[in-house]
Amino acid sequence: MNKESKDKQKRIEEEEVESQEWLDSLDYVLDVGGVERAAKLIKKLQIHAQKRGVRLRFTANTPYINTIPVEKQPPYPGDPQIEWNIRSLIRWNAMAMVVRANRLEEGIGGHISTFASAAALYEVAFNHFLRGRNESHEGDIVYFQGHASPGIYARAYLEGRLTIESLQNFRRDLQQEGGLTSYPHPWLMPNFWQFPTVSMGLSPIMAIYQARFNRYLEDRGLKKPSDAKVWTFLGDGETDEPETLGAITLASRENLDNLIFVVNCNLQRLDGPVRGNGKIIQELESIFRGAGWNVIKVIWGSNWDPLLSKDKDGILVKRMTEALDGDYQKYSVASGEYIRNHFFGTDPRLQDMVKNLSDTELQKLRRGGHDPEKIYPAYKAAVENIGSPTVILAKTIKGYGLGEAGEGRNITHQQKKLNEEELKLFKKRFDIPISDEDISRAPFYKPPDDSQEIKYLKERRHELGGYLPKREVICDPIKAPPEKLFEEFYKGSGKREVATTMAIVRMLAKLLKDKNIGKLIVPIVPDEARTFGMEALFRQVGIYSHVGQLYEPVDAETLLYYKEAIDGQILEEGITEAGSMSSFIAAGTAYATHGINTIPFFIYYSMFGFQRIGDLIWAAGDMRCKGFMVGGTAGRTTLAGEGLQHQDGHSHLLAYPIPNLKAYDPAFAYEIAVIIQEGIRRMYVEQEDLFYYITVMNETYKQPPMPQGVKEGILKGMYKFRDSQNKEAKLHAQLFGSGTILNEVLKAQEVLGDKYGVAADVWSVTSYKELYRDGLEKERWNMLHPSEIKRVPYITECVKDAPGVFVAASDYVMVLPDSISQWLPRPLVSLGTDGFGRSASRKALRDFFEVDWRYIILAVLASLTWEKKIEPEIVEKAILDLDINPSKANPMIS
Ligand SMILES: Cc1ncc(C[n+]2csc(CCOP(=O)(O)OP(=O)(O)O)c2C)c(N)n1
Ligand SMILES: [Mg+2]
Repeated sequence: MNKESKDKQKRIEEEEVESQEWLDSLDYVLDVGGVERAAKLIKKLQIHAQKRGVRLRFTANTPYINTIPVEKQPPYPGDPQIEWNIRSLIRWNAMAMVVRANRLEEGIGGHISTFASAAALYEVAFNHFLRGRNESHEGDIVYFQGHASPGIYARAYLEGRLTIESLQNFRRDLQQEGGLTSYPHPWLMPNFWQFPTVSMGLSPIMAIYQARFNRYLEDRGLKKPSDAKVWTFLGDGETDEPETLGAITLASRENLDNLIFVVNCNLQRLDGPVRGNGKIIQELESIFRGAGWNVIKVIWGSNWDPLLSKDKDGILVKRMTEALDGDYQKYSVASGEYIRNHFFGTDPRLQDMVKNLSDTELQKLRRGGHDPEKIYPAYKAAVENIGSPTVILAKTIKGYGLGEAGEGRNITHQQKKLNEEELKLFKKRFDIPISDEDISRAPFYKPPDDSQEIKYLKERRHELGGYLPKREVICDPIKAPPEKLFEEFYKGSGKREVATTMAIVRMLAKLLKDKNIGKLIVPIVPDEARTFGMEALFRQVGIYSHVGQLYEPVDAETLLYYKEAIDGQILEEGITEAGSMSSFIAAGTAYATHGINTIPFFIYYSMFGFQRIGDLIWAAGDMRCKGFMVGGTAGRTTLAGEGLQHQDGHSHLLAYPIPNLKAYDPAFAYEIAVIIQEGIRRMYVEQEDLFYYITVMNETYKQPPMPQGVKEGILKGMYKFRDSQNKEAKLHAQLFGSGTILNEVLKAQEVLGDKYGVAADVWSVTSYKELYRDGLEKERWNMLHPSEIKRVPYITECVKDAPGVFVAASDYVMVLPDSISQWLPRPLVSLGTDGFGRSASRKALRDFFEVDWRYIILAVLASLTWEKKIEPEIVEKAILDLDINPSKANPMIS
């Protein structure tokens, strides 16, 4: 050995001694000062090292083992055997529900493997954690993973809450006696499900904002402080949805220790592995830890503990961390021999570690998410954690217990049928007391009421405050705000030019002051309050912040300073329409969740509503959510300079499909007042399950006083606003206008009367959707009752005797007026804003989209020629006079 290598060898030996000395010192600190002192010391060391130039690579990961070490596990409080029996029965019935449904109706679908992997995760929660709502406790809020619904039904069956008949009708909602919905749908099962969760990604974001909203209610004194939790069960594949992870920093920023995510990491999604070449648990750990969450990993079952305790030099942990999810999926279906050779075979020391275990024992090494002994400590730690939200990352096997029929297989998500042999194996594995003769029918099984299983299960739920899930509306109607609150808007704005946005903000300010319902109003804005002129509200009611305002605001000197307060009323969500909508949903369903009639007003850029967060709006409908969505700076030609990605000319079309949503495009302040007054009455006094969409615009004009007797028409969708002044005219027209385009229509009316001898009546159409739905309803009734007196659509009734041609103009796509044309006595010409927006002045835009007064005149004259009332030459001349370019590009395709 030369000198150089001798020195090197010496240094290696010194380093070993040095390392050991450091570890011994740390052990001493741990023994004397405990873990907290040790943590402080390490932190200090890190800072010192950094100052001296040591650069540590950032990693938010911990080793691939359980977060809670075995010696820190509390004893299991339940009876493991009875709970295993109960869990097995639920597994069986959940599986049978899907198998039977698919025998009855080929292709009806349903999922076996999701619940199969999550059964223990749910059952430990049901037996020991989830609290029901009753007089003494408000209960926990639980978002169940949609695809696990058969398991939730199967439990409710054992609890005696669902009948065997309803189980038979899984996925057959239209059976006479009702069915069990495929997934959680409060609309279809309003006494059972609270939250629709199956459009993946929505439940995590809704849960985060729900947890925050619970705090908001407490901080504002609307609800008693409580230790209730919001639990969300979701899939690992589901975490790929941007909504799932998109709001997690809100939860940590707001210290939402009332929030618990349980991610069932079965390593698979629908098509295959979630991260075959990586590790989803480690990936999620670093994301959630980085975001400030309390992360608890439940990876290995109890029978790994002896192996881990033997792992003094960390080779097993190293191997666990190194193996990929793709490998683990393979181990879940492989033989013990394969596991021995492949997993433990990489190092002779590992092989040695398992030499006394048989292949069968190796195969039975369990994952943490199937082991109540491991799940319980995690849940307990989550519930007791203070100051941050918790995520539990539980490793499981998809299709657990299905064996050859799907366990761990890539096809398992789609498995809906089990053959006789597979059913027998399932039955054997979970010891279900069904005879071999009966097995092929896949019968449901429920032990007698006095069996220890049923008694135990009921007793546990009783202890925890009652059954879950359950949706129960216990809420008194509100006292409607007085008529006089709205009177100012009925009078008009006189000479003052006011935009409808300003009008609605003023209405909101007045509602906030109302002594009965003021405190129930929840204004929600995604960083857009100034756009809508709402900044006065900052000061009036404050912006909600759980910690109040810890800094002196830069504008503290001003009257309308940015005031944050613990009891602030405005939810200023920042730039997140999805988050704001989730708050809207929490507030709009508080009547059911908490028995509190909060009335949300979500005010946002209309363009970023329906098309961006349409799925959340659909979920809101399913949830019977209430409140007002207010689409601001709406209208493709009214919002002038913002251009293509801002100008909304179609949200009203996207509002059509939502069955319980009323959508209005009002022109005047008094129309808005009527709509809001009626909305509050219907939703919160009559307690109808509706919600409202109102678009408002930023063009200022004089708001006229409300004509007599138009309230009903405003709500039904249209009313005559102004008769033609030209009583002598031989030519006639009926003009429909909406939003600010009504002003263009009014101008066209004048010019038509003065210059073209056309007497035109002007109708304000506040809602094509209302007119459309009314027309459909009447038509349907007529179809089904051929011998009875025909019912007449409201729109037909309005215009049946109205003379002349029909022209409609709005700031929205033409299909809106077209949707009601079938109920008019003569053809309708629709003008609208189909096509991509542009940055330009309102005047230029209305020319470009052909919706200004000139095009309305053109449409009237053209229609009159088609009706053979005037010669085409008159139209030719008008085109010249009105300075219309016939060869201009078609906005629809430019
Ligand atoms: C938004 C959305 N996209 C797609 C689907 C269809 N889908 C249903 S389940 C599923 C896979 C779920 O995987 P994971 O979240 O891991 O749940 P697991 O069943 O494995 O527990 C997919 C793609 C859906 N329900 N929602
Ligand atoms: Mg999965």
